[in-house]
Amino acid sequence: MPASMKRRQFLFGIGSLALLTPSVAFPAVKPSDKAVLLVVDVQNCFLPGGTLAVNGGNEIIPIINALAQKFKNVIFTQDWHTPGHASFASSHPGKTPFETIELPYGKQVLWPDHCIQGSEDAKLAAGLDIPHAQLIIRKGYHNDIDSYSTFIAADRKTKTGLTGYVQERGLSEVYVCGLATDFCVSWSAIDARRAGLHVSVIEDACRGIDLNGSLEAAWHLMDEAGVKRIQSRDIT
Ligand code: VGL
Ligand code: ZN
Repeated sequence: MPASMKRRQFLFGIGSLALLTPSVAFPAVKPSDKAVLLVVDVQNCFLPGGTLAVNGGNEIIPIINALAQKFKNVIFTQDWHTPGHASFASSHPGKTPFETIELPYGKQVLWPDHCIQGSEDAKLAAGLDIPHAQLIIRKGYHNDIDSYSTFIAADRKTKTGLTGYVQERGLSEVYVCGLATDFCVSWSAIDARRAGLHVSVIEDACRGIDLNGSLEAAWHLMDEAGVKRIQSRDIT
């Protein structure tokens, strides 16, 4: 065989490998009727210009709108704090945002005042276009207890009711997207696993805060909990 032909065969081999690789690395998933897209805290406060803006938070809105078309079931969550909430640095004299303090239930990161009930800042992002969404679940409305998780508050006792809702509706697979990857998204995803659900986090449909390595730590904990890390292109 002439050398040029060998080379062509070799290149053909590489070409078909390259074609095969993506489908092996990212098996496409089709959400079933028992699947729900959980859209976490896509609220003005976490978008550029908001009180606790997450870098690139606005970039995920078109991604989430497109994703939602592929789901029969969609739930929004909404961070919904009282004025003077225990998670606000302003509620603790001498403290500044992003410091950590000890509250009766354990460590609490202190945040700027954000997502106050009824404010413009707390509204869901105007760019969300998901009219078939079925539930908005609010959390963080107990003055003395924060709740990153959409299932159970930070005292690990106070529940939001979401476990009962998904059980009664027979939903068994949760796909999580939204803000912020390393706080409300990851805590919700891990608690969804604890509730016995199959859970995937759609990485490119989330953005993180990344406070002292919190983003990498969150991915590690999610991995340990059996949360799958996928991309929006993996969903058909
Ligand atoms: C969140 C910090 C404080 C979040 C909410 O939605 O990830 N983060 N409150
Ligand atoms: Zn909050």
